[in-house]
Amino acid sequence: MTDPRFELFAFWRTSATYRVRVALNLKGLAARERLINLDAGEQRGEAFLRVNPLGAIPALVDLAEGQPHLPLTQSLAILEFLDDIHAAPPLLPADPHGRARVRSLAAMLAADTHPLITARIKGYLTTKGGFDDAAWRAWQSHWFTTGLQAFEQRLATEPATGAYCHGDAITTADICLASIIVVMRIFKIDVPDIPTIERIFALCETHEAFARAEPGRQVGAPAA
Ligand SMILES: N[C@@H](CCC(=O)N[C@@H](CS)C(=O)NCC(=O)O)C(=O)O
Repeated sequence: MTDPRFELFAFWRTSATYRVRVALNLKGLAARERLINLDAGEQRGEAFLRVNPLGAIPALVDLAEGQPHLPLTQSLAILEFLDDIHAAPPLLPADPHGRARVRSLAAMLAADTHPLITARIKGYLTTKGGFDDAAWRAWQSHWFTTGLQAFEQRLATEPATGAYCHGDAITTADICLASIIVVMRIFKIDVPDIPTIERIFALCETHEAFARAEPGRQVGAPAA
């Protein structure tokens, strides 16, 4: 078997790494994973901070032609990079309005929802912000609910919604949506009144690219 072209700094349950795993799977690309154990704080270790000074995964290294490039960071940038180097299937629609809508939906979750529930925010609030476990859980639940209910409102009212978030093809918006739902499941958080999201996520789950990226199936995941 030939070596994969990419190296992915990853951890089993992370939302942002899941997005990259789904995109790689959709495009039939393979990555060798390097485990960064978030529970052990490895993202803040000197070695990983040289890869990403923000101390966050994923980071993707392109090993093409034996010439390692700088690691790519930020899942949305990585998805667009993968689209640029391997067009099929496209993760963004072809028309400018459609591309802007998909990027806007994706940013609602990847930029305005997910960062609020990351390990670094939890670490700060529980060590310096006076949060106990119950306060953290209420915080998580609040921001998942705020983000997903706003997302639901858009999906339910905007005519461009189809079988998926935008029309009848998988886009970055679906990948971001699924990336939030899979971690909500891990944290056992329910958000009410999101029927369109539930319908679209159920469809995504039937797709092998999403199924193979499921956190519970990754190396390091606890036994079910
Ligand atoms: N906006 C970044 C977010 C990256 C991020 O926050 N990743 C989380 C895992 S999902 C992380 O590494 N957290 C470690 C921490 O917060 O200490 C992206 O989309 O790649």
